[in-house]
Amino acid sequence: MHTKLSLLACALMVTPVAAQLEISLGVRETGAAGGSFTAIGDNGGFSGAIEWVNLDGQTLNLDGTWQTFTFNFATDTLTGFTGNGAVDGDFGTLEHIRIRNTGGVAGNIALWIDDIVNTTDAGASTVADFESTADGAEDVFQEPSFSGSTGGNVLTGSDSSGVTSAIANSGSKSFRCDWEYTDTTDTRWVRLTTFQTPNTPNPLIRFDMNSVITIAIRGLNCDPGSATVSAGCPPGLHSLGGPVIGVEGSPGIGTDFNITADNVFGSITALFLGSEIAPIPLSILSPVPGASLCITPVVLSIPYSGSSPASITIPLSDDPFLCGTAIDCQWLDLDVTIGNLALGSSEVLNIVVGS
Ligand SMILES: [Ca+2]
Ligand SMILES: [Ca+2]
Repeated sequence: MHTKLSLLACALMVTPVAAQLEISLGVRETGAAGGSFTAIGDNGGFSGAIEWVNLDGQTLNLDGTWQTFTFNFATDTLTGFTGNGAVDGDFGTLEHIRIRNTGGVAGNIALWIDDIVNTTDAGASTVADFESTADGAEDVFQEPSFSGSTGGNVLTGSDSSGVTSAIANSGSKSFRCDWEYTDTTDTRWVRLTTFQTPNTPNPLIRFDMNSVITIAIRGLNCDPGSATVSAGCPPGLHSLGGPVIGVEGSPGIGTDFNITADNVFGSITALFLGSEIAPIPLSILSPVPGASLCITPVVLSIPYSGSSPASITIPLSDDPFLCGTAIDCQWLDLDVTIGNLALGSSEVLNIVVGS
């Protein structure tokens, strides 16, 4: 399935190499004035100057793969943001991830963050893995437009943020945020801040003890995926009232999503994928009122046998070339109480693969 969708996408579009952003870390010296350290990941407050670690020194390719970013306090270059270009104190907070548009990226950016770990001579401590946070809630990070210092770099109304169960680097959850830069100027950046976030705000990290921060980040330059029922193909429902098409999840690159059918007999059942057309009545074959075929050419038909509701999983690879691929689908299901070719037909689902 995924191979065929990938081939379809390659046939339909020519896309240049993946877009890029530069990633760096902003840390706040909350311990410089003698504050107390409790534990890595605890709320460290928001008092103190901010330094950048390895400013604009690491590249994130927006290709749908997870990439690990490593910041080493003992060896990385430090640059002052509001500070003096040197780390003061033995500990502080992870104040922000700086995301600079060095690649001149236009359009929606979808970013996932997972597995923030602070490793020191004492071992590795997880700052956040997002596993116990409810979907949709902000954890560690505020939304991209939150910080007043870079809010003007984010297109008004373009941003969103929250934990998701759709994709993860480890476990089953990660933090996702979306935004568009105001324009493609390569100095625009986002200060993705931890300032007073509802969950895991201002997380404490060590600066001493050979401290290293690692963060897994995944990105795509792609609008969110969508799956909507078309108004152009009225259903022809059989004696069980089916098939009724539905969807679970969103068709996002690198994720699985399910196309479902309620009220099916599950004896001779198939999902047809291709392009939507005006309904072709099946009345010459099927006594089911209103039954029609609305997909042609059919690039793929997937049989289903089993109980109701039916569900077929569509796995989408982490290939950015899939972005924007459109495909339509429809269920046909045999009414076994009538037999012969008594096919019921569902409405059509219009799918656009996205982030
Ligand atoms: Ca300093
Ligand atoms: Ca996770």
